[in-house]
Amino acid sequence: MMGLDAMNISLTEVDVDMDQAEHRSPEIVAMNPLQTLPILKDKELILYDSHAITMYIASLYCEDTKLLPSNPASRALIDQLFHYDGGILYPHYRSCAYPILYENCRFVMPQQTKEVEYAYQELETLLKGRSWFSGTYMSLADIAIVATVSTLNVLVPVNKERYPVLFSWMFRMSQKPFYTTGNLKGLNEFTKRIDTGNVKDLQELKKSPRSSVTRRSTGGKLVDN
Ligand SMILES: N[C@@H](CCC(=O)N[C@@H](CS)C(=O)NCC(=O)O)C(=O)O
Repeated sequence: MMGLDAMNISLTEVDVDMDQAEHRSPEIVAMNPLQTLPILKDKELILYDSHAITMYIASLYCEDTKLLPSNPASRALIDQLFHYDGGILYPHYRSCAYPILYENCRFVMPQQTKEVEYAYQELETLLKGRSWFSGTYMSLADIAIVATVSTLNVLVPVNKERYPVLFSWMFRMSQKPFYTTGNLKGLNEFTKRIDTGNVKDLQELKKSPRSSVTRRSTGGKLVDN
């Protein structure tokens, strides 16, 4: 959605309510056996990976050669970052979030936190000496990575002192209009899902907030009722 907004491309969107597990409905599973969003349906073509979807739409309609350069070498650099996002960052999201969302786990486990911190260090290194992951100009690769990092940030906050370059990049990305129109709503919904997870007893939940946002707003203390 951020990619679409950055490219100023509109398509017909269908809202799938993950709170109601609509992404596991037979209709969706028939399109995407992995039961994840987003899914793109374009006539007979069905795609269920955000990177493939973005690249497909951009190849057809994007006229902005900074967001998606046309020369093969620059495109390969974007592909490389897409693979880093999907192959390295995304699995961290899954191993941190799924136990909380689906297995009644209450915290991100220390080993997972360590691995996410390691990934933040890698991102910090990748960004050193450049303004954007793709180099001089912000590209679709920055957009893919900010989708994952802003989500991971809910689970393991990006520390400003430890990762100043990454933090500054995140801040600059968050100022982009497409971040507001394409990311904030989903990010807030995800934060809420992490906060409430599978917990049935809301009193219990108050004692042990899960998301970093809630933990920070309560000063990290357990709420005593
Ligand atoms: N590699 C996929 C991952 C998609 C993905 O995991 N999406 C999340 C939402 S952002 C999801 O659908 N999770 C399923 C769930 O939480 O049950 C992509 O980039 O599109």
